[in-house]
Amino acid sequence: MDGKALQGVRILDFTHVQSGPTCTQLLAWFGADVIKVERPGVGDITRGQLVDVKGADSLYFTMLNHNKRSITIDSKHPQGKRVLDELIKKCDVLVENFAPGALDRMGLTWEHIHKLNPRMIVASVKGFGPGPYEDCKVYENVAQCTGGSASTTGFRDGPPLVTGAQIGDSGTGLHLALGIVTALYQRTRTGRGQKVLCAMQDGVLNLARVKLRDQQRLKHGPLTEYSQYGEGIPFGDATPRAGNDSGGGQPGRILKCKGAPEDPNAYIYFITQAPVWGEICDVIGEPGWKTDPEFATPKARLPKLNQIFARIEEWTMTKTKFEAMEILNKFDIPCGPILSMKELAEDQSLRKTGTVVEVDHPTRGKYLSVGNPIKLSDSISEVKRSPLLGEHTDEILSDVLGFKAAEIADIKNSGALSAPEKKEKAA
Ligand code: CAO
Repeated sequence: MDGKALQGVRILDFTHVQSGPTCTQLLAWFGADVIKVERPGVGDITRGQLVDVKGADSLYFTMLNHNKRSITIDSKHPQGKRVLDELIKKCDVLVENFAPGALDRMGLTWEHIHKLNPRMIVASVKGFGPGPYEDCKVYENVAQCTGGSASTTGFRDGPPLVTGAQIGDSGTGLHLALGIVTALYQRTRTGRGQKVLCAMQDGVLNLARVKLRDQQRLKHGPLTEYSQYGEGIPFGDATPRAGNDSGGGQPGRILKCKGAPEDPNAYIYFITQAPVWGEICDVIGEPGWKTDPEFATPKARLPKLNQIFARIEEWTMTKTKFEAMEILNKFDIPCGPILSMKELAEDQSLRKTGTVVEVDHPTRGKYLSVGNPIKLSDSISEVKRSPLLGEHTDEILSDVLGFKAAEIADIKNSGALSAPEKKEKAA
């Protein structure tokens, strides 16, 4: 192993909540030195949100901020600004996901940053790109709704739905991480930094790309792989919600297994992939469907998907989801059990690969986290606990910025690194 892929890259991490922290956590896992700047006294707001262990940083925070160092700086204090300017000179990338305009209001305009460090890459997550909504604050579900995911998720006869996967926040963080390493690569040729912008709406739309495909297909006729086609329900002028129908040309559904519906996760996703249609017919006990012209071809099957999946479900209901998975996999029939978070947390193979890791934390003790899902064969990736608020303030001031003890004391005394003292209430 040749060390860590991003060793030597230093990130000035101004992110908070989820979208930005996901991005910088990925970079930290790959070995970047991520210095998280937090507001004195408070820190990233998620430290105190959804608290499960009193007095400890929340899982919301710890699971999004591994491998980082924390420094507290009041970015609006003159001495705080001075420290930030010094950090800008020493870092390669500044990452932020403040509300639109907040970075400028701190005085950290692109011009200011670029003057201090022309090599600096300034990477931002915003809710929207330039346009009518560019000034809006945005959270996960807003992005899911405005990026085309919600209108295409759920059942046709129900309201739009948001998904549990955080495609607006974590999805955009992933996009931003790619933008950053791409800009770092370009910098090796040009020597110049640049701005990287990922709008959450754009990130979600990118992930919902197949639904924009379907929008255009609608002009040329019904979407034949959607259940509503087989049900004879006409299509409107926008991509409809398709329940659990498979998004591709290989029809699929979620089917009950033994134990459903009492067990809310006793289900399997079953895909009637055309090349294994014969095997599917044999497994479910309908060998006649292999040659019956009503069922033998994918085209003939499309209007009958409800009937076909009802018959397959008769079979899956006689098996647990794991039994069904084992049988179907012998025939290369694509399928997957619906795994609960409990099952994933207990899954030993995910523990072995480091996708689920146990982390020790000084104030909360041991907890589970999702490790780095991206595996590099020649780069070490380890998961280290998240920092306590301001845990590395002193070492960053001395080791990274080279400040002497007296200088550090001056900055501290100025109040730039600590929360303003609460005034005593008048008696
Ligand atoms: N010292 C001093 N002030 C600080 C500071 C520091 N270290 N860190 C932050 N602040 C200040 C900011 O300067 C800002 O002040 P102004 O409003 O005076 O400019 C203030 O804290 C609040 O920042 P904010 O507006 O970004 O935070 P918010 O909680 O009101 O909004 C959010 C949160 C997420 C809606 C908003 O940041 C946003 O829209 N971000 C972009 C989109 C995004 O990433 N959304 C996903 C969030 S994850 O679900």
